[in-house]
Amino acid sequence: MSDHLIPRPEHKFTFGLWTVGNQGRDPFGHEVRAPLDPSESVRRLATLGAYGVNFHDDDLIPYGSSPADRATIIRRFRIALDETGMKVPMTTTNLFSRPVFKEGAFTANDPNVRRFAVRKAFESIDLGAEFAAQIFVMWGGREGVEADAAKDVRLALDRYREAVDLCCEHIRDRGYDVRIALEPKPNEPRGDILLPTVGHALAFINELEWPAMVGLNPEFAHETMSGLNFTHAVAQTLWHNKLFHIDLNAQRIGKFDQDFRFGSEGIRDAFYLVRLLEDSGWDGMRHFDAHAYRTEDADGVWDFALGCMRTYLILKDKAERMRVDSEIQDALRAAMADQLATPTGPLDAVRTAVLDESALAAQGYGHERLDQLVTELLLGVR
Ligand code: GLT
Ligand code: MN
Ligand code: MN
Repeated sequence: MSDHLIPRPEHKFTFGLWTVGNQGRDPFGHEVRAPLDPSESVRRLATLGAYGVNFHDDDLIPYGSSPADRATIIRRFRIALDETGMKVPMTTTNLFSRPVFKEGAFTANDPNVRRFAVRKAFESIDLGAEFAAQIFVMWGGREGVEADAAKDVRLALDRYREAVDLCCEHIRDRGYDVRIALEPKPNEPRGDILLPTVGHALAFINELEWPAMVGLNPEFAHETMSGLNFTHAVAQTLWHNKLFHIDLNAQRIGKFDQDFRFGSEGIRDAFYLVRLLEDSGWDGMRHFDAHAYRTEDADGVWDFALGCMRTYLILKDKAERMRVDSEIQDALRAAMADQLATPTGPLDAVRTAVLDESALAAQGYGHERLDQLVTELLLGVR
């Protein structure tokens, strides 16, 4: 393997404990892999060159653990982190597995269910702070409804806003250095989930009490499930300065929530995403929220994890080649890609410019040539 394709901590690759720990259960079938000890995940990922791990409260500390068990688990986990140098950049809360959340968590109709959910989030924020995690992800998997008669969405959004504001207040009150990243998803497990896309979530942030504390954790699979262009969604998130974290994986439009190995589907979409992240100077984590195919045994999980990181690095290498490929650069000039940076105004220029509509309409932009050149680069013949 050439050196620059070997994952290293400076590449900032991270995995959720729930990703490599995924046991392959699906709505139709049982687990196919044994549970993985979190410390073992830390050690294996460190050996592969990852930077860190992320977790839900319940991934690390099984729900209902006694305070003594909690302390032992945290001690063992910290030893694994210290021995390997692995970090915990992000944590999150499981507000979707337990039966109490079947009607919703932050947006449940019952105020006591909401209080239970918000308090679980507070405890999870505290746990993240113990590991110096600076990003707290909120994925509202149960914030939705199937029977539309049962929920007034405008009121549900009031309660969603209230819950996020309460979490911000808790963070400020405790003096933590933590920012919140909302993760949109259109459906699964609910028929319809609130804040279904990046666009919905960006608009929601403007209504919060402390909008500067809240940004997004967009996921490749989730925008793709809606048939949207994930790279465009991330570009707009960056444009609003709201990219706080990112979930990388692979997904085909129109399928169930697949969470496949990064780049295993839609390689060209994955390429444009990597190019965007690298060109933008994104200095956050490259987090993989994906899992191994259900066909895999314990070893296959590590093939999966290495594959995610290696594909990212290969695509990063392709993006660099694209930047120095003179034919591609020439085709980009023909497409006037550089001209988009030229402002349209000022007002007077718009009013007085001499514009020949037929000449403008007659221009060709050479996209066929450009796209074929990029395709050939990706296919490895350039
Ligand atoms: C769950 C979901 C993911 C979220 C995780 C964070 S949990 O696996 O499918 O997209 O990022 O809560
Ligand atoms: Mn997902
Ligand atoms: Mn995710």
